Formats: sequence, C-alpha cells, structure tokens
Amino acid sequence: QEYTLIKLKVIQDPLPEKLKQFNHKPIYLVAATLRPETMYGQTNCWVHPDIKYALFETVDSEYFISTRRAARNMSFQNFTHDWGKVNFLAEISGQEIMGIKLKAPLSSLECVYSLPMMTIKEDKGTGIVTSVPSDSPDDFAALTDLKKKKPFREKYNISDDMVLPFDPIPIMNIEGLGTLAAPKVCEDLKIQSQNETAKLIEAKEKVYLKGFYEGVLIVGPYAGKKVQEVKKTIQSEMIEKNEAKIYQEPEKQVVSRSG
Ligand code: ZZB
Repeated sequence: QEYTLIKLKVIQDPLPEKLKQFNHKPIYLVAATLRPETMYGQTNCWVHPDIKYALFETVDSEYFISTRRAARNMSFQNFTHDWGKVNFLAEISGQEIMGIKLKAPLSSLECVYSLPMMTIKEDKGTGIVTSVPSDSPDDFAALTDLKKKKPFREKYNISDDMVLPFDPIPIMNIEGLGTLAAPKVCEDLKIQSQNETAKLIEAKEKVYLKGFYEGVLIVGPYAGKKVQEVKKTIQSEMIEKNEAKIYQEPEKQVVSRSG
C-alpha cells in the first residue's frame, strides 16, 4: 500500500512541555493519506489520546512523530540515517501532543490543531491522521462530535477556539454530492457519532469512488481539473517542497502471538 506522508509542522511557541527539549530541529506530526489532492481542505489533525507515539530523528535532521511501528517501516525506506535503524528519542502519549498548533501543507488555514479521534487504528499508517471533513465522513463525524460535545472537549483539554471556528472547506465538486460530499452523506445516513462504524463504512464507500472518478477540484492551481488527472502532480509538488514523502506499508503486518 502506497501512502503519501504529510508533514504537519509543529509551530506552537513555546513548545508543549514534552517537546521542549527538541527545540533545535523542526518537529513534524506525520500523517499517512491516500488522498494528497484533498490537502487543501485540512482543518485539523487527529491523534488518539491513548496511543503511544515516538519521536525520532530523520536523515534530514528533522524530528518526526508517529507510532514506533511506522517509524520502523520508514527506517527501511531511507528515512533514517542507518537502514533499518531508528534513533528513538522519546515516547509520547497522544494526550501529550493534544491541542498542538500545526502548519498543514496546502491548507488554506494559517494553522490547525491536533484533536482527539477515538477510531484511529494503531496498526495502520502512522497512527496520526490528517483531517479533511469536506470529503472524509470519518473526519466530519469526529469533528462534529467534538463541536457538539463540550464534555468531550474538556476531557481531552481542547479549548473551544481549537474546534468551533473550524468548518469543512469545500475543495472539490462531485456530481450528485456537491462540494461538501462528506457532510451531505453523513446527513443522508443520519450519522450521529464517529462510533457508528457500519454507517461510516457505507458513507466512505459512497464518497470514495465518486470522489476519485468524478471529483473536480474547485480550489488551488488545479481548479477545474479532475482529481484523477492531478493527484500525482499535487503529490510530487508537495514532495519537492519537502512537505510530504512517499511511505509504503506492507499489506498485512502480523503481530507475533507466541513471541
Ligand atoms: C485524508 C483523507 C481525505 C482521507 C479524504 C480519506 C478521505 P482506507 O481507505 O481505509 O485505507 N487513515 C490513515 N491512517 C489511519 C489510521 N491509523 N486510523 C484511521 N484512519 C486512518 O483509509 C485511508 C484513509 O484513512 C487515509 O486517507 C486517512 O484519511 C485515514 F477525503 O487522509 B485520508 C472517503 C475517504 N476520504
């Protein structure tokens, strides 16, 4: 499986407590996506409060934060100085990097925040997910949960200003679904929360294929173009600007049972 790794730069000043000692090199939360052409619509980043992440140094003298498993995969793809080796510098819980101010590449927003998502899978991608609520039903449902439920925000120390001003940004038009496909499909299916797994799978199926084959961008330099035609170009441009990388993942990574 080939993902695009999106580098969300930590721009909070001063740095959160846990990251203070890593202030002499740029720090990134890295998110794996299959949809680089949707990065114009990023409104936040998702981390799971209970997942253990790791900070490590890359061969480009930057700090990346992801799960250890993802870091190990990266070490076999020339992300680290020594092939197959990761220089782990800190273990960080999701909660310790919650509510951090970030710069997301291509997003029209000046800054976005890391927020809690309870459905993140630890064994997929980097365990960090970038959020495009206009086109991803999971992201729209999770953002709506946070907006509706003040106790949920409070539980994870998220202030109102990190959530309430952020609405889905229309970035592409999909015939039949309009410019805010995910909110529309979530509404049609009456999805009430991020935990409605079955409905969200259905919602995703509805927007995925249509978005890929019929989506037409309405923002950025490729406005008017079909996403299918410009996906690769947008990915390459981000890579050239050092805002993204290609990241591969074995289809299945079986966790040893017997040790
Ligand atoms: C931005 C984006 C925009 C995404 C969109 C989707 C959509 P798939 O198809 O099931 O393989 N993702 C990545 N890692 C994780 C994780 N560890 N746990 C939960 N979700 C994760 O899913 C790939 C997508 O799942 C990735 O692409 C990422 O969200 C999320 F408009 O990034 B995506 C209709 C989907 N639209």
